[in-house]
Amino acid sequence: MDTTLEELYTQYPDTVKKNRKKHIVIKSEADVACPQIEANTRTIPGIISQRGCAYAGCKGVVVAPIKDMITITHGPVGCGYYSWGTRRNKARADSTTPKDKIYSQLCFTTDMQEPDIVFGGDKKLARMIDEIVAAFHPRGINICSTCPIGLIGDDIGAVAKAATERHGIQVLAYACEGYKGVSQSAGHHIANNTIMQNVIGKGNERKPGKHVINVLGEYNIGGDGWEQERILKDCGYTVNCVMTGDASYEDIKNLHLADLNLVQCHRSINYIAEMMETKYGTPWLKVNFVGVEATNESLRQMAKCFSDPELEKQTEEVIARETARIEPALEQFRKICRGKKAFAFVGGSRSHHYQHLLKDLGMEVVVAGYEFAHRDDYEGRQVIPTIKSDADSKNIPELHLKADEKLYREGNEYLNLSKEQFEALKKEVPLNYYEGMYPDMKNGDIMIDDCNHYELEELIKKLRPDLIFTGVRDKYIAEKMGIPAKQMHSYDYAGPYAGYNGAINFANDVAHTLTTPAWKMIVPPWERIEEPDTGKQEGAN
Ligand code: CFM
Repeated sequence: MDTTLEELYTQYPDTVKKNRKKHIVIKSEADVACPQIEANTRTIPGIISQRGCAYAGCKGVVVAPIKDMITITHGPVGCGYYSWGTRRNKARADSTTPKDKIYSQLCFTTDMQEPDIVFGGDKKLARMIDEIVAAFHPRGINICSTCPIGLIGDDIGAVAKAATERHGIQVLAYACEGYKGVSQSAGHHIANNTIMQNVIGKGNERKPGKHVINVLGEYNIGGDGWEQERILKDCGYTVNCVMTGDASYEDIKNLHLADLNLVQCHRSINYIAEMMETKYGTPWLKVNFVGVEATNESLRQMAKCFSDPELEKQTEEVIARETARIEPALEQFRKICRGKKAFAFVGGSRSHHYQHLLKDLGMEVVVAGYEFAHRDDYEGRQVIPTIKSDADSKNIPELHLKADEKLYREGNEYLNLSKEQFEALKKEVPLNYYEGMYPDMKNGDIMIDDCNHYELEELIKKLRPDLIFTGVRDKYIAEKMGIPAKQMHSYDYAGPYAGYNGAINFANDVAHTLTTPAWKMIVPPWERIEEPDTGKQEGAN
């Protein structure tokens, strides 16, 4: 493996080599802890990265799925149009949100034109808000800025404040111009800060029922959140809010009234989990509902938190029933999948989560990486105090919150435990912690941050995986090389892939991808016989 990487580096100029080496780690038994990996730093200009922008992270990922708020893309039409519905975060009417209050499937944009760029877009934005209120009467409005807005200096905060006063509903401003960070990760942070400061804590209606929980960092792509809710309700939990997949503004206001925060995607939502711990004392638990064993493990850890024998019994019943139900089907797919090698390059948490589901199918991930994760997502949260901030990370303000005088309670009180019981629980269950991807990788496996087009091609040539889990842009690199690829962001029209039903869907899709005859009909470029260059251009006339 070492030689594979050395050969890969030799193609680079010295400065690039020096930079990229820091973003790649090979797991070695000799290392007690994860070696430091460089992450969340700028992509080298000219290199083809798969990252997105801060607007994508704020609007596309965190904010837009809130179903009963209208989200305005303040910017030229392309930003709104190309981020419209592509993430497949589903929503449906429920007891708090009737059908006519769901707007997340629509696209709203100020469609900034040249005169607006020259003379300012704030008046147009204010007019648009008035029109939206008159036509839709939404419960709240989000304004998300794109790059040109920051450049011309529209004061969206002032527009939002005036509109809030004018209409009596919350209008929130997110200064998430695309260039605000090195990737979409900056946008997650901006969205987390704004929602924490302005929405969470505004409600006072706790959902009736026992063991009230929030699922943070679950965006209901392809219905993943619904499958998790089904399982959690079966176990005996009261799900307050899945945030922000199929979430309502009303439920987010009540977020602080839950007993426990579950964190599914650590990268995008760890800020809110941490800030709620500081402000309200709410404990949080990192879970993973992708993979059968991982789901079982998460459910067992959750049950321990509440120390309720009835809950533990019901959890074991659900695990036994669901596992027995899906096992025969999984075993059929395992016959096809077993022993296959995969690469996984997804945004900031799926490259870790899906390793568990692949293990259930007898597959192994030999190279894994994130587009935009931070060091803690690779190495574990214990490294956070050692992460150096740079000019880019300082761009996003850290909110220094204090314990809320009225609402703060100690963690043990949330879970109805004595202080001693809570201390004992923390030894058994990793509350308020995430260990990152590294512990789940095997000796010799490669972790790679912000993998670029060239590196992906070279790694495919050298290691010849059977399957690649990746994004909408880089999947074609793999497919053109004759390697099947599965798009792991929006799942290409498929899903859900989380929970028990998701495991079956995923196994089915992966088995079909692996066995489709199309891949045998493609000759990869390195096996093609070189045609002599005749100097004539094909297709030219
Ligand atoms: Fe979290 Fe996500 Fe992801 Fe993400 Fe994303 Fe996504 Fe992703 Mo695409 S919030 S970090 S910014 S799990 S949109 S639902 S699939 S890159 S790995």
